[in-house]
This record gives sequence, structure tokens and C-alpha cells, in this order.
Amino acid sequence: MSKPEILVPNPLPALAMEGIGKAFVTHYLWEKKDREAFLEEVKSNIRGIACGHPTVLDAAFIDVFPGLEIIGSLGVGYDSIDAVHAASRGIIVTNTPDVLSDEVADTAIGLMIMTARELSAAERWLRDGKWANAPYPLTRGTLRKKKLGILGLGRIGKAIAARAAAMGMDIHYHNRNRLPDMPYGYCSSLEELATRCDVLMAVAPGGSSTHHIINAEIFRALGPDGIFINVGRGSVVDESALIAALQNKTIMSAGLDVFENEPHVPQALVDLDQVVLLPHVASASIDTRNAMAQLQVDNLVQWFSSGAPISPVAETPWPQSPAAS
Ligand code: A2R
Repeated sequence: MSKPEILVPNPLPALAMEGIGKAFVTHYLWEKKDREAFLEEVKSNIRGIACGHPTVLDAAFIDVFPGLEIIGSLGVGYDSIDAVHAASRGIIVTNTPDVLSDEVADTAIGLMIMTARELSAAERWLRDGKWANAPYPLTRGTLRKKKLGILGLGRIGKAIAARAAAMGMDIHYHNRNRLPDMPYGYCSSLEELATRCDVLMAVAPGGSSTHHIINAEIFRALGPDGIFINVGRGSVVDESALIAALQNKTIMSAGLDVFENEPHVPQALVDLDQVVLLPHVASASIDTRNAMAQLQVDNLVQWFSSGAPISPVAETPWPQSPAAS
């Protein structure tokens, strides 16, 4: 039997490329000179797409492929894929949850400590040779006796909460749904969470329901001693409002691993010394990225061998309800 044909719009980690290359006939779109002509040629044969953030798979792109069965995405966030549209066509979307939660949680805690205790600026002080003349100034920021507010107490949020609780922080959270059996304080609104906490940590997915929900009002509620950390998606934050809040000292500082328009980082953020900026590296260890790549490949392989994906997203559950199929 001939191998299924898979479209790969943009390069993926080596392990994913190798696994997909072995199991399928692969088409690497980024290598093609005339992409439109190439898609016209192969579109009827494509049964799967393998992609990763931030490759955009909107409804129009998905509809190019009449025989598409599955979109295997790398990473837990899939806001650049129109999963609702995929569902309406019976196309499965898979992501790679869980295998990255601990790595992202480690990075989130590291970023929070770096930001509160100004560790990037302190290191710059040493490297610039200033220590010989004067010790680094005492930091206003500390995590001692502080409240952590988590927007998005999901798989990653819970891993962050467990770490922060072990550090002695008092944990509160806001989701749309209150979680039963969680020992943390629930806030039914994001504004209430920001008012209640000292550090606001965003670990929520992107997409229309979270677009710019962290805005000027939320920064005002967080207040002048407040610290904002984002390891979820840049689109959740109104970046202009964040820059204004930092410049006007509406909040004290911020630690960011994600941005609205990656890899573009506004110069105004780079210019702010109290801000810690990371190039979207929260899950980016070799071990964790390999585990994510393996899960991406396994989803595609299992779909075509047994008809059952391992980790379908909520919009395209498997098995499908009789009404959807
Ligand atoms: O709202 P709920 O009850 O569905 O809780 C989810 C929460 N969440 C929201 N909270 C407030 N307002 C919203 N509009 C909203 N939408 C979602 O975010 C849930 O507690 C959490 C997401 O958790 P998980 O689905 O388990 O995702 P995971 O693996 O923790 O990853 C979170 C995000 C990814 O979507 C990427 O953007 C990033 O971290 O890597």
C-alpha cells in the first residue's frame, strides 16, 4: 500500500522530520519556488499536514485540501490553526500537551525569580565591571510572603502552582471554570485576580477568547508593586498597554517569554532595564522538544495505522460523536 502524503509547510525539529519522513511521503512546502503551483499539483493527494507554531492554517488554507484527514501540530498551543473549521470538515487536529508542562513550569518559575530579584540586571552589573566599585543595589522586588495569581490553571498552570507553593507563595487563579478540589483561591474575574495578587502569571492559550484580556485596566489593578509574567501567548496581552504600564510605573516590572508579533520585540521593551525578555524558550530543551516531536509523529502514525489519534484537541475530539461524523 502506498504511504500517505503529508504536507510540511515550515521546517520542524530534526526528530519530527525524520519520523515523518520515514512513515510518509513528505512535501516540504518551504523548499518550493512556486508554492501556489506546487499546491495545485499535490492538493488532492494530501491527507495530513505537520506543522508548528506560528504556521497559520486558516479555513481558506485548510480548504485547499479536499482529502485532508489530520493536522498534527507541534506544541500545546494551536491558536494559529482554525480548529473549529477543521472540526466542521471532520478533520482531526492534534497537539503535544503534557510532555512540555514541567519544562515550561521550570522556565516560568525561573523567569519570575529573575524578574522579581532583577537577576538579569545584576548579571549585567557584574559583566560590566561595576561590582568592583559598588554592590548591586538592593531589589525592591521579592517573592517572600507574596501572592501569585495564575491566569490559566491548566496542565502547565498547575505545574507552576505546585512549584510556587513549595516556595511558600500563596496561590490564586482565574479560569472561566472554577476547578473542584484545588487548594488555591479562585477569582471569577481576571481583574479580581490582578487586584488580589503581587505577581500575575499568564499561562493561557491564544485565540479570540483571550485576545488582549490583559490590558490597561488589569495593569492598574495589579498596581505599582506588581510583577507581570507571560509564558502563554503574546496575543493575550495588549503589548502597547504593557509598555505604557511599565514606562509610567503603573506596574513594577515584567518577565516575558512570548510576544504579540514574534520574533519582533518592541524596542520600547528592550529599552526597559527592569524587564526580563526571553526568546520563547520555555519548552526549548533538547529533551522536551524531542518528546514533543515524538508525540507529533506518533499522532500522525497512529492515525494512519489505527485510525485513533493520541492527543486530539478539544475542538476535534476522538472518537467523534455520532452527530459530528
Ligand atoms: O477557562 P477554562 O476553565 O477552560 O481554563 C483554561 C484556561 N483558559 C482561560 N482562562 C480564562 N479566560 C479564558 N478565555 C480562558 N481560556 C482558557 O487556560 C485552562 O485552565 C487553561 C489552559 O490549560 P490547558 O488547556 O491545560 O493548557 P496547557 O497545557 O496548560 O497550556 C496553556 C498554554 C497553551 O495554550 C500555549 O498557549 C502555552 O500555554 O504554551
